[in-house]
Amino acid sequence: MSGVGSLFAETHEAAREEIAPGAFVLRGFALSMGTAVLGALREVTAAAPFRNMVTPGGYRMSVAMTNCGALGWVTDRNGYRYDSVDPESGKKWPAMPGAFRELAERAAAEAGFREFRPDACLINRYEPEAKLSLHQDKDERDFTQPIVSVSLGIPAIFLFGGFVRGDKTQRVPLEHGDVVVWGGPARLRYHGVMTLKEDEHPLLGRMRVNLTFRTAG
Ligand code: MD3
Ligand code: FE
Repeated sequence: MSGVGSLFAETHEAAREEIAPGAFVLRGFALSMGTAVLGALREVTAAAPFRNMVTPGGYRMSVAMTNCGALGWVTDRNGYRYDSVDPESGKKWPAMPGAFRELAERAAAEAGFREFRPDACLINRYEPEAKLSLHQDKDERDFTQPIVSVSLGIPAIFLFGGFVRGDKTQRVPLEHGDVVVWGGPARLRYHGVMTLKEDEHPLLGRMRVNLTFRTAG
């Protein structure tokens, strides 16, 4: 291959790292859309503010959450579910912004999922000391559809496990702008986020925000 062509191919290749079968890390993929995504995030969270939900076991989650799109993930004393209505306001969740949908669909395509049409976007907000315990995402109907996650703000260490809770985990550092596509054989693996360290991001301050796009219904 000629000089410029091979340089491009290498750059492109380096940007997509398969950390396990079906799990693709796209470093910095969200940066090109950064301001559109952050603007849309502000609009969504003004309409549906972050809140700390309660688990079925009665624990208040350290991660604050909200949603946009046709369906939103909620937890309370009755269990986990997807619901079209925000229980705090009694209104539908805000629509999924075009910039969100485009980012998620482009990232999925980059990982080989060309038909990804997310109907739910769960938005997680972590402040230093917040964490997310190991869990599986299995409240969605169709596990052939991937999940796309977008990391914004201060860095975190993501824990990527196996198919049973006790399996060994690998640590994946995720920074502002990184996008991960979890599909195929990675879709039902256990995962979580380690306790966030104190830090500050120039655009988001002392927080990490993660967008997870799903086809839930
Ligand atoms: C691996 N969120 O909201 S995103 C979640 O950073 C969640 O806020 C984390 O886990 C966060 O459920 C991690 C990455 C992620 C999402 C779904 C997965 C990784 C996954 C599904 C299967 C395997
Ligand atoms: Fe999850």
